[in-house]
Amino acid sequence: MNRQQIDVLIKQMNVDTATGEVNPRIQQIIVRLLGDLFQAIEDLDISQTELWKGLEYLTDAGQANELGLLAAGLGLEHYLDLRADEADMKAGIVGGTPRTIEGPLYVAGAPESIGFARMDDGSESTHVDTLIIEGVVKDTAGNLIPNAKVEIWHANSLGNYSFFDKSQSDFNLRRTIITDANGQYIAQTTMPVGYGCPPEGTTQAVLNLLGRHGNRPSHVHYFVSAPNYRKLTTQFNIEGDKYLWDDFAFATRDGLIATAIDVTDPVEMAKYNLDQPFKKITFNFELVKDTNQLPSTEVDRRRAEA
Ligand code: MBD
Ligand code: FE
Repeated sequence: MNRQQIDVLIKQMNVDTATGEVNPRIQQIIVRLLGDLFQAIEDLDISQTELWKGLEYLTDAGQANELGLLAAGLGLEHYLDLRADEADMKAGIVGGTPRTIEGPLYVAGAPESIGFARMDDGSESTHVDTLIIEGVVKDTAGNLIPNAKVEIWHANSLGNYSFFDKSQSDFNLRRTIITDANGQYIAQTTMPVGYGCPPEGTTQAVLNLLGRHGNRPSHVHYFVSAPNYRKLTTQFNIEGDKYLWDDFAFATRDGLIATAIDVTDPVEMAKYNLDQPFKKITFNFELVKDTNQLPSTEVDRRRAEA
């Protein structure tokens, strides 16, 4: 069949058959996606077996709750960032910390504090470097923003995230810090290690067929928001990781690379109430003022809540 015949057929089956109320946006999207799928079946001569294997794959990936991971791994989530960047450029937005993907591992409801939070439960402190993360939230004119909400989440030394990894305590390595009067936040935590897809999982299975690995560099996630500013979804990725520019989820971007420096000066240690050398990352944020004309940066997606 050619595309015109395909489109006629799809309309006959899914549009002309409507007897109830139609959601026009959903109809438009389904008709288009079906048309593109039928066309791909034609062009690639996709067999019945291949089609069923594909549907079975989606069933398995959904049952394993890995569709969010798959979206990251196939670059769909990064592609949406690139589109959002394009829209921002067209809207004339200049400045602001670059966005990058949320990923599938955020959990709402983390403990909230002002200015400072200790994020780790101490269970790894005997064998993992302490990491101090500090920074300020500013607007694009350089004004500090007090009371900004800085939501932070990251992996432990095995690359695992609490909640999804039930061996960790509740909200381990997840905190919400409200910036202090100077627009500053400070987190005491442990050095994260890059995530790797579950080796026997559905996402890694498709990556294997593409000859790809499923690893991310060491990174820390953020949502940064404040009234009248656009919500920022971003991460920093840590310099020195072998996957820094080989991230299976394509989240590493210029402007989002952080360097962890070794701090051994006892005076600096005392400043953070630490009695051991530690690592320190300074990461500042720049938020863009919101106006009604700008595309929204709020993404409505199903998120875990604890
Ligand atoms: C992660 O930690 C992550 O950030 C993404 C994008 C995908 C899988 C695991
Ligand atoms: Fe992550």
